[in-house]
Amino acid sequence: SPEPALDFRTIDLRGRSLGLAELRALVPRLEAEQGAAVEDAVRGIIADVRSGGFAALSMFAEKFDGVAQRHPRVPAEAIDHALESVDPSVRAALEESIRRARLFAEAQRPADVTVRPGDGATVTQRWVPVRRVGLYVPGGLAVYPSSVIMNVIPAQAAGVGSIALASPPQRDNGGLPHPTILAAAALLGIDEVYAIGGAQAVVTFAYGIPAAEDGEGPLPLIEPADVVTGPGNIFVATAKRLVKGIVGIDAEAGPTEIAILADCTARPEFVAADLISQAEHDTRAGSVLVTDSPELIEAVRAQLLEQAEVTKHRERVLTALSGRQSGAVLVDDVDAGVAVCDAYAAEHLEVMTADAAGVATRIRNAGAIFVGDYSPVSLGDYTAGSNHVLPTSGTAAFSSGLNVATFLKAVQIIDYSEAALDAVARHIRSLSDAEDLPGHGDAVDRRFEERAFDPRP
Ligand code: HSO
Ligand code: ZN
Repeated sequence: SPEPALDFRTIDLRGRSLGLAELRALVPRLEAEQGAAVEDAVRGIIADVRSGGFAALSMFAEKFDGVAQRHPRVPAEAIDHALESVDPSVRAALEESIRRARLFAEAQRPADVTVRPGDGATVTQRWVPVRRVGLYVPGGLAVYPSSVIMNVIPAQAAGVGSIALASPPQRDNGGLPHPTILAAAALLGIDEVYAIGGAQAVVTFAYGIPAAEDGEGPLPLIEPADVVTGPGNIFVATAKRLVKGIVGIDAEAGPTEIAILADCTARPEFVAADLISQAEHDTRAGSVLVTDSPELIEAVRAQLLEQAEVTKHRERVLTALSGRQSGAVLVDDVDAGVAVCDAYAAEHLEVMTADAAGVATRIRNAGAIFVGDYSPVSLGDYTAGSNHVLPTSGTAAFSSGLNVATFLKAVQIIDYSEAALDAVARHIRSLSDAEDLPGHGDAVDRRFEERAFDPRP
C-alpha cells in the first residue's frame, strides 16, 4: 500500500447560514458501517449460542480466538496472579483512575423523590439498581484495561449486586483475557470474569447459558444479565442492537471521535496532539477542528504533519486524519462554531477558545466536554474521574455516556388513603367514561358504598 500522506481537508462554511439538517450533512462524518452480512453473521451467533450453550462458546473460541476452551470462567487464581504480576506503575495508575471515577460516580446517585399531590396522597419515585450487569471489554487490536474501570465503577456505584465481565481469550495468555484486564478486575473486586469474545459475550449475557455436563464433568451456568454494556467492534455493536429489548444496553459504540472548537487563542501544537490522540485508535476515528481562524487551521496542519511523522501509530493516524470523517470546519465566529458542534454532537468536544468555560456552557450536544488548554481527551480517557464510554456517531444528541443512571431504573410508588382517592374519584369517572373504559371508573366507585354503585350495562 502507498505511504499515507496527510490530507486534512477544510470545509469552508463562512458566509452561509445553514439549518440543522444542512449542517449535519456537511460535518465530516462517515456513514454508519452497514452490513447485512454482519447482521446475518451475528444472528447466526445468537442462534448458535442459544442452542449450543458452552459447546458453541468453545467452537467460537477455537474459530475466532484460536484457543481451546471447555468453560469460559476465569479461575480466581488467574485473577489474583494477574494482580500480583502487573507493573507497579500501571497498578498505581489504575488505582488513581478508580479513585477518581468512584468519587464522581458515587456523587451521581439520584435522590428518591416523594410528592403529596393531595391530603393523604403520596407518589414516590424510587431508584433501584438492576439485578445484574454484564460488561464486555474488547481485547483484539485494542486492549483497554481503562474500559474495565469505566464500565464497572458506575455499576458498583449504582449498587448493582452482581457484575460479570467478559473479554476475549488471548492465545498468548493461555486462553485467558489480557492480564492487565484481569488485574483491573481484581482491583475493582470483580471475581466473575469470562474469556468470551465479541458478539458471543453480548449474547451470553443477554440470554444466559444453562448448566450442562460434558464428558469431564459439570459446566456451571452463566446467569443472564439485565443490562449489557461495553464498547466493541461492529459485531459487538450489532449484537447489542439485536438483543436490545431482551436486555438494556448502553449506547452503541461507533469509531471514536474528537471535535475541537478553537479560536485564534488556541495552541496549534495542543490541538494537533489531541486530534492525533484519538486518530490513534482507529483508521475510522474522526478528528475534527471547528474554528473561525484560517491561520489556526494552517498552523494545526503544519503541526499534524510534524507530529504525525514521529507518532508510533503513524499510518493509522494519517489514514484517520485524511479520511472523510476528519478535517477542519471553518466558520464565521465562535457562535457559528457552537452550532456546528451541536449538529456534529461529538463523542468528545474540546473547547479551546477565549472564555472556554463560558463557551462550553452553550454546547448542548456532546458526550463529554473538555474545557481549556489543560483538559485533553486523554485525561478523560484515563484519569479525570469522568467516564470514557460515551455516545458516538451523533447519538450524543439524545444519549449519555455511562453513568450511575445507566444501571438504575425508577419505580413509581402510589399510596392514597380512602379520603385521598375519594377526592379524585369523579375525575377518574369522567376520564374513564371519556375513554370508553367505564370499568376503570367502576373500580374506584366500588370502594365507596355511600355512593350509589351503578355499573353500566
Ligand atoms: N478514547 C476512547 C477510550 C480510550 N482511550 C480507552 C484510551 N483507552 C473512547 O472514548
Ligand atoms: Zn482514547
